[in-house]
Amino acid sequence: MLDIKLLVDVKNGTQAKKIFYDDELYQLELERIFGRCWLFLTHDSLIPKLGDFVTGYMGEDEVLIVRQPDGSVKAFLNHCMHRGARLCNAEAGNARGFTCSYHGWAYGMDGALKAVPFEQELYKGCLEKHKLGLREIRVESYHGFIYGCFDASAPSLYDYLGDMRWYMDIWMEATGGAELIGPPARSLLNCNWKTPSENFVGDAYHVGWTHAASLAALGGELSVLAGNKVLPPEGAGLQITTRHGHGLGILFNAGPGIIGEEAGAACRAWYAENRPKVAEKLGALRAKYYGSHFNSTIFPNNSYLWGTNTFKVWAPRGPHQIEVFTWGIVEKNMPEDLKRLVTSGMIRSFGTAGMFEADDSDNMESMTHLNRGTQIRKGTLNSQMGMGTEIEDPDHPGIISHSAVGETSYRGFYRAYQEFLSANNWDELRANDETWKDEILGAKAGGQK
Ligand code: UNU
Ligand code: FES
Ligand code: FE
Repeated sequence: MLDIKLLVDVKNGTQAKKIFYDDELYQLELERIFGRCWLFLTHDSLIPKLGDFVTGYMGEDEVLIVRQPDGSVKAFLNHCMHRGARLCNAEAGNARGFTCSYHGWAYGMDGALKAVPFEQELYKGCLEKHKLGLREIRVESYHGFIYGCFDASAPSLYDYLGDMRWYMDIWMEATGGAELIGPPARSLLNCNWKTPSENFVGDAYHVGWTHAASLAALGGELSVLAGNKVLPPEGAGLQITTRHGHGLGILFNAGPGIIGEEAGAACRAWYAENRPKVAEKLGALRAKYYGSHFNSTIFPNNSYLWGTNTFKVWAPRGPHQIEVFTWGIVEKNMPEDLKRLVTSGMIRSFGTAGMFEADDSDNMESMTHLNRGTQIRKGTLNSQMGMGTEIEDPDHPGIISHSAVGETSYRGFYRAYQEFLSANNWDELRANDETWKDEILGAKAGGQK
């Protein structure tokens, strides 16, 4: 039997290595994390018109997301209620309804079962069509970013994001909204879904080392870090963790560091031009952060880099593989030329064949597959960097550490991970709303088992 408490040692900043490998644990993650959390689906800008749809994943469940006649968005499990074949096989499109390719049952865009071939002749009135609509999933959005949740008792998306919104608003609200550039690129990586989630939630440590060659090649502010020749100085950034395991790192003045010199320069000019407006709207502190480099994960598997303008879902495909969905992010008001420059810079760095993406994936795959070894699998992972530097700060929601490089948000991520796996329902999770911070603030490294 799995003992969840032994998997994550919050007080000591360590995790069991088998969290990247274990099959039984993976099934529990699907139920207790992917079955309960808000999971990213798509953005308003990708399904603007009535009947526009995209398909995607929530955990391993395939879902269908459709713009309704009243402008709202509905999401359904993408399977036919007859014999369970996939209902919509397209990744995106525009449709008035969906007809199963197996026997031809036909559903409206609202999910209702509308027509069944030869219904009168073959079922003779016994089919309760009104009970055979598609299974609908809870959908909510924040600044046009659409998320789904399987758990009716989960908090609203707004509350689930919580303090994290203060940081997300810096780019989602700054100049009139952000939008995603799609369709998403899709690629397979042979790694556990948590290896990229933890990397994006808080790893500024690997940047100068893992990405040394790519940084040197692409230039920009972050290239000074190449080869670990310098450490971002004290006060050069922030580490943040918030309720439910979300987190981010900010590198001030690093800005659009790795999208190439031309795109970087154009972005810096855009940020400088718009900073006064951001100050008016969001205050001086957030105006300072506007244009910094953000690395972030929205728990459990939705990550983004702002400044490198990539937005990701690490969709699990078993414990040892993921499908990566990659969108570009831009501000809606950017001129078309700038949007194009930013997106092509993102594709060169963090696209499917991007230089940084390739650098990272070697690490993520080895972190996962080395655990084939039964001895390696028994070991622990270390995330003790910066323990004891965490504070609550009236100016910054959540828990922060005034260090550019640290593992504060790793520890927040895995504290939440353990909490989701241990809790039986959202009521038990809500009971920790007032106490979760103490576990992070009180932690002190005491050696590694
Ligand atoms: O590779 C990353 N996740 C990253 C890149 C993080 C911070 C700055 C640049
Ligand atoms: Fe971090 Fe080896 S130095 S995994
Ligand atoms: Fe990286």
